[in-house]
Amino acid sequence: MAVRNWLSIRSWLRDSVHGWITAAVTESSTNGKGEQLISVESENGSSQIAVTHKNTDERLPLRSLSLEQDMADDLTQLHILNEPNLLNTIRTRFEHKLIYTYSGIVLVALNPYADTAIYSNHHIHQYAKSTPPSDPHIYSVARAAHDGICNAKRNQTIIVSGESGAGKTVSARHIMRYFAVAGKSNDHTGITSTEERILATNPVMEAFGNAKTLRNSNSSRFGRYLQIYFDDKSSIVGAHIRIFLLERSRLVYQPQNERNTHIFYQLCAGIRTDYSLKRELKLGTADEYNYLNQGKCSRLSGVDDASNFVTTRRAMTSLGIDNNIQKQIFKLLAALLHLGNIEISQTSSARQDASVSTTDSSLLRAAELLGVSATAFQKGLMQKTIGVGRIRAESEKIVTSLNKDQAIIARDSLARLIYTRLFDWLVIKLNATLLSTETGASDRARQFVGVLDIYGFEHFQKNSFEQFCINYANEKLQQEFNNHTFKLSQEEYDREGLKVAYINYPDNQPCIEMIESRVGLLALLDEQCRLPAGTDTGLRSKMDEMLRPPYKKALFSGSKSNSLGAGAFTVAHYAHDVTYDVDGFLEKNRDVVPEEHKNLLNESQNPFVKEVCTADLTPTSPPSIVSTPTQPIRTPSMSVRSPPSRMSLNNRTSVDELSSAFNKGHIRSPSALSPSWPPASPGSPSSIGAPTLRKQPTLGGTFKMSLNNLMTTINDTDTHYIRCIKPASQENASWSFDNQKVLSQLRASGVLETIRISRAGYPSKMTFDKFVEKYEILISQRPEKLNNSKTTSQKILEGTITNKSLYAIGKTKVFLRVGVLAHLDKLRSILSARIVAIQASARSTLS
Ligand code: AD9
Ligand code: MG
Repeated sequence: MAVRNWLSIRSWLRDSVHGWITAAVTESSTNGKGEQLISVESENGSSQIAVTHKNTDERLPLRSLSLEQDMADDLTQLHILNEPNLLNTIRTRFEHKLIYTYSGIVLVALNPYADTAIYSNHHIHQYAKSTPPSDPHIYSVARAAHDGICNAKRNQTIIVSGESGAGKTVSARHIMRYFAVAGKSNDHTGITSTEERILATNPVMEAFGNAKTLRNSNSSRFGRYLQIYFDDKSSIVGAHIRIFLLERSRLVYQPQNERNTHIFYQLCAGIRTDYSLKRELKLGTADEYNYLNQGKCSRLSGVDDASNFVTTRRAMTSLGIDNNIQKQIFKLLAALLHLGNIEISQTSSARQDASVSTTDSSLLRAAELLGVSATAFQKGLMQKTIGVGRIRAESEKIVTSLNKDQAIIARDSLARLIYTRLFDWLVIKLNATLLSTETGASDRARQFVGVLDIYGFEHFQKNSFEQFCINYANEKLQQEFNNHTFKLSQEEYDREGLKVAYINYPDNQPCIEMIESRVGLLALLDEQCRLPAGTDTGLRSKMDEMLRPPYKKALFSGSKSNSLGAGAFTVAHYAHDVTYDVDGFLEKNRDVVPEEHKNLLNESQNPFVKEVCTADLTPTSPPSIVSTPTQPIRTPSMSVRSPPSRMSLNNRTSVDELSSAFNKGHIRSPSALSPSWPPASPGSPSSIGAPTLRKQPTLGGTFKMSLNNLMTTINDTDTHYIRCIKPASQENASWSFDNQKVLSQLRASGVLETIRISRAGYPSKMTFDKFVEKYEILISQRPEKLNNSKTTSQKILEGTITNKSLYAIGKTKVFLRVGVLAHLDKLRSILSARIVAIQASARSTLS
């Protein structure tokens, strides 16, 4: 173990409250065992640190401090590249109201929770002109993507990630505005209707898909990949939206201080003065509805639901959803609210069957708005059909009554089904307007910029199937990020003719395999779902049995839950270990639509309800546009990965189809809701919520396919990354910065990991000219006497660094290992100080 001289170094000391605090090293000595003992003074008093073989480098709670570059706009350019220096730089910039910082190819974006005057049309035009500002900005990322379209003629993806409330959706909106405004004249009228339509998707999608949660008053409850299409003159011709994993449970249940999606509150508030619509929908105020009042915050201060309703309607109109269709949509939404208010009680009979009065006003209203008879509706909610043994004929089905709890579950599942189908239907409608085949816009599309606004890594006290899917998606994106980052470095090394041993970085492929391989977690889950007697507990045992080394211990561990539930298991994700509660995994993954509900919707006399609820909602695929191929560079560690299966976007099983199937309650075949739907398959008993022997795709299976297809699309594009960070310790506090919160998000977003890994290669590089300009002071020979800047650079390095493995000379740049730049700077400042001293003494001698 090399003993390091910490004395005289002002340092960062790890601190449990602030992450890192500054400290001074007052003493450094070695004990009899050869261990180094470092005494440190900090605001917390003095402490002593023993540097043992276990306590070196990453684990050492001490780091070198560098304050010279605390305003650097790119973290990878920091001379001393360590966690506290990165944090200090981000914080100092934030204190100067600079919310954006680069970290190599990543833009780190801090949410100020305050207005900043940096998003005007003027700013957009500044970043769009031929010599844009070099300061980090979301517009510089959009500009880079646009350049990729114009120059390289390659498709681009901007991946925006971060935790809830970090600013993903706002960032995505700024990117969309950039494209809508850039390239147009300087005035405000420059936006053409295509661009306006694309921007109008935001209020519509957010009204139907966003909700107030504890973390964000406008939280997106779905993932979105928006593709903006350009023609061969790089002008926008249209767009296409793909959606992922809409949260379904919120429609019927909201925790304290949370709300349902905005549209319901907008509707209730917005029709207050529209008496005829109000009468037709028979709607009261939001507080009156079970589906809207559970969180006890149906009205929010600072939010004007009625005026937002006007905005939503206006945006719908500009997207081709006219007043008449809007009315139909609102009827469907009103039907859901009445549905949630149906009073389900219990008969006093011994069997305690569920009971609903045929005169229940909510039942009557819901039935009327859905276009079904009240009796059929009542029956559909309170009965279930079960098959006996291996069903061969209708006559072998038995219809039984549900009890009160089962009937409530059935009612809620019907509401969820209708809403998710409405959401899918809406996306199809928007897509038809955004990239019309009739106007030839889709034929003119040449390249696209995709903007992915997707939920970040989630790690709560209680984590369920939803968190599992979200974190799995983040594992996939992290892998894409790793591949991309290291591919870029490797490409530069190759271009510069460096023979660099390939960097072996921690690969999250084993974790992904543990989730999605043929014997992985998702497969085990599907297998349990197909077993008639499958249970969450069964899944938990199967995991213990099947997830053997290398997964077990390293990536997977089982833990018994304290509750009476089915237990828990822990996955070591790239960002964090997360413990998932296995309760409910099977039911959520199965996501069965009861036969009674399908029949009920089939019988609707309302054409709109029929269209939304029973038609084939397979979305139109976006145009199949493949980027100009670039030569793939394979690193050894990359080559062991199994590449995602390549599928054409035109393939019928596109992401949209799959994600739509995912969202629409697994009504999959185009003939799905025909009167005979679903076709009775021999040997398939069916009943509400009970296990079936179907081979129907499960939620997890469908999500896996839609993710892999998204990755295929993204892999074929050039990628740009925006990592949004929520720095405030308290919700919505303006310009507030909490070190620990920021550190944990930098860790979860992979920013810290990438910087750590880049230390393994040559994190610092500089062109020969720049290097000579800065460090020529370190050699006695005048640079002009040497051949050129390359030879001069070589001389400087040979004269100052004895270990040749610490640097490399490329064709245009010098490449330096971690710490070398800091060493050179130190030499430079010592030398400069000496020169100044000599000059001073010479001056005093002369005088
Ligand atoms: V969620 O995962 O959908 O719950 P997001 O999308 O990451 O979340 P969102 O973009 O909705 O968060 O931002 C939350 C709030 O932060 C916004 O409503 C704004 O009030 C605030 N915000 C976000 N970005 C900025 C910004 N660049 N400038 C000022 C911002 N405020
Ligand atoms: Mg969002």
